[in-house]
Amino acid sequence: MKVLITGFEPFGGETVNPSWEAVKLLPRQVAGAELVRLRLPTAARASLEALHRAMREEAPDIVMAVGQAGGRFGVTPERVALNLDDFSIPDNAGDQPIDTPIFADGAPAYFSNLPVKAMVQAIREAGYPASLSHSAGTYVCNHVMYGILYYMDKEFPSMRGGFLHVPFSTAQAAGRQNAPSMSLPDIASALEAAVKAAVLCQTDLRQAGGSIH
Ligand code: PCA
Repeated sequence: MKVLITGFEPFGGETVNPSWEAVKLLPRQVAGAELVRLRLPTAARASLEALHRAMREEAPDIVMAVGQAGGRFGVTPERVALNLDDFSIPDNAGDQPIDTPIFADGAPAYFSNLPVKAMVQAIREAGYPASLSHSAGTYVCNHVMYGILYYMDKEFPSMRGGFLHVPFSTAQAAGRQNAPSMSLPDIASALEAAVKAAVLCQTDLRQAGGSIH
């Protein structure tokens, strides 16, 4: 089995992105699956070009993209991607789409078909904070998650894929007041637990994981 796992380059004035720094720390293999890693530009158009190429060339069984969500308290598997770009800041290429669909012929939204609840449970059992998220935002991370699921829908129906957001690293939080964070090795261990769950669980857990708000 092969897992394509991606992180992003820094954006929004940061000098590092914990998603890519943690992906770099992952072992070569997890639960017998080979990991192929890719750093994506934090730019709508270029990120999907690189991702689409890698999906074609590597033919992975699972695509798992990871991005930074500063302000979150744990690792958050994303459940849904919207067919909507509404960027509150320009991306790293200077583009700032507002209220535009990502793909005109795509569904309004796609659900992750990774076992998101099993991933949350696996991360918690490994000793790290995790919860299910029902919004990946409307910036480049949602754009990339939507792209993964769109390409799977149109071209790669046997692949499974989804997205996880991770908090600031401790070094990023050190420059802020009261910002939640995790160390990069802890983020990497949490991601490893999530990859393992995705590799081993074909069907998700049937237990409540939703939220009232
Ligand atoms: N986080 C941003 C884009 C890149 C990243 O790491 C987001 O959540 O959209």
